[in-house]
Amino acid sequence: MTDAPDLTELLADSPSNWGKWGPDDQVGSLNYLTPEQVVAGAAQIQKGELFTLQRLIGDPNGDPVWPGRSPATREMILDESHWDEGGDGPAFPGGLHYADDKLNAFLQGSTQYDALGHVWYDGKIWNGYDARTTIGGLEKASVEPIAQRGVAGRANLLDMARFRGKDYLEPGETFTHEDLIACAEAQGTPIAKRDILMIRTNHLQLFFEKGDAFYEDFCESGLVYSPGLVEWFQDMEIPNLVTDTIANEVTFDPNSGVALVLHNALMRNLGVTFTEICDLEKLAADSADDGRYTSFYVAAPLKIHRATGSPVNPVAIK
Ligand code: UVW
Repeated sequence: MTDAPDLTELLADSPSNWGKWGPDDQVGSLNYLTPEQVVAGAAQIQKGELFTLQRLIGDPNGDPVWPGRSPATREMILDESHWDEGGDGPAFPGGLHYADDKLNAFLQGSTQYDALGHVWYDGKIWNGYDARTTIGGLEKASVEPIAQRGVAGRANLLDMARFRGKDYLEPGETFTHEDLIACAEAQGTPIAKRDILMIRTNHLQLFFEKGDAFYEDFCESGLVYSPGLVEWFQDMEIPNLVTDTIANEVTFDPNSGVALVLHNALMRNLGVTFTEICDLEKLAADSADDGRYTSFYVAAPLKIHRATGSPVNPVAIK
């Protein structure tokens, strides 16, 4: 136990969007992405270049995951060896052979969308649904409604590593919404209302350099909670926070010691969707090159009934 305050106490006066989109809402701030926002997003396309933002599942260099989760494993079920002498390959008329495999994966164990019901405190998830609706699978605010809806809009890439003149941000290194605003202004494209925020830290370079030692005293770099930051997300009607770290925020708040405060202040309370473990490297290099940090962002997680999250391969088009 620590003497960190309860989230109930810490976020007692924090804004909430519960009920704003009706008692049955399950997609939260994605409601800000109206057809007008989709059209505004599509207007960012100038050269027709696509950037896929998913990290490779089964990367020979390792798959970064939240402590306690394991990377996905892919199992070969059928391949040409099954038709070797004495093998069990099925005999189809005409001599068909084929390959099959299956994936054993944490749904939060790769580039992913979090369902809005993925985190909670005080017995309530997004929109005030009872946390007991999570038992055995999310009855409310699972990833399925996000998958059914899809996500598209204007994304603004905030390259915090480059802005700070670094290759990557260090463990525990934090930044605020004021830093995001300053970064966007330095890049020449101020953050607009309803922008999808994509934040590059390149922090996971440390995972690839250090291997298992990355998890010693685990504390990722990222956004840090303040009441002002939550108000700003609320005023700016930010629909989706997309980052290249495992959990989208500094793991332990350096001020309070509380873990994953923004998952609760932004996702549980405001309904902001989180997309995690993205690979923003090629997009960031291209943006530094042509000076254009906005793109048309399109993503849809997999339609998985009652799931807490789902792998996704978002696409940014410039
Ligand atoms: C947790 O919430 C624990 O993890 P994440 O949102 O990074 O999947």
